[in-house]
Amino acid sequence: MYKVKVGKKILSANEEFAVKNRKLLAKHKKLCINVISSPGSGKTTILSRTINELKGKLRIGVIEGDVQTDIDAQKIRATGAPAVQINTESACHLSAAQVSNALKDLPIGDLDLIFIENVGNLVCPSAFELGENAKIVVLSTAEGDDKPAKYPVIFAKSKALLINKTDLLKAGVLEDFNIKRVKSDSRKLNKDIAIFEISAKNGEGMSNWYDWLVNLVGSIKS
Ligand SMILES: Nc1nc2c(ncn2[C@@H]2O[C@H](COP(=O)(O)OP(=O)(O)OP(=O)(O)O)[C@@H](O)[C@H]2O)c(=O)[nH]1
Ligand SMILES: [Mg+2]
Ligand SMILES: [Zn+2]
Repeated sequence: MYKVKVGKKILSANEEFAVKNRKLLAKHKKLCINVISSPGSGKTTILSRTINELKGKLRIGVIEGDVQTDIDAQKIRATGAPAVQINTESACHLSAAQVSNALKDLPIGDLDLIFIENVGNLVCPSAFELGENAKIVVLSTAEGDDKPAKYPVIFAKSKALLINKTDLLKAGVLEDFNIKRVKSDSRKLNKDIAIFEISAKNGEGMSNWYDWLVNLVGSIKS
């Protein structure tokens, strides 16, 4: 006869690694942010610009998740920041076990902040905890203003929303993108979400995002 144990929460393999990552980051008092968006919204461009413009203020390392290639890790390394590339082969999200391995290859002690650039996908990365302190979601204007309504989970779970490629709105090539709708749909899902309107291409609107990041790093250290 089998005895069934009750009362003990059984963690999935992913959750176990997420707990391990969270403990490691807490021990070192490092902020870790999981960056999620669809392909091409501008994650790597945002991270590269952020690293360059916060030089001397924040020491940043990056874990890059992609199905194939180390193109994004190379772009991050070109800024002088350390980057570890994970290739998921066919998987469309990063797992906490992969992040656990990648953390071993980053000089954590020398960093203030670790970004994880997840695989470009608005759906399943939101279901896999990696041990991060916060998720952020990037939506670029060219993707359309209905994305918070159509992919609500990641907007509900994120601490911040970066609306990127606002230069395209100013160029007048996306008349039907209603930024007010994006903001109100996101706030309906998540009343506390911080929203930044940015262009990673020309740097417009990025200073509020930098202040927010510097504050968040400070809150982890204190
Ligand atoms: N016009 C404009 N183009 C941008 C902006 N940010 C990024 N791009 C361009 O958008 C394209 C994709 O940018 P990436 O930074 O590679 O996007 P990503 O989200 O990292 O893409 P994946 O890693 O493939 O998911 C590149 O050609 C960038 O130059 C922006 O603010 N405005
Ligand atoms: Mg990228
Ligand atoms: Zn997936």
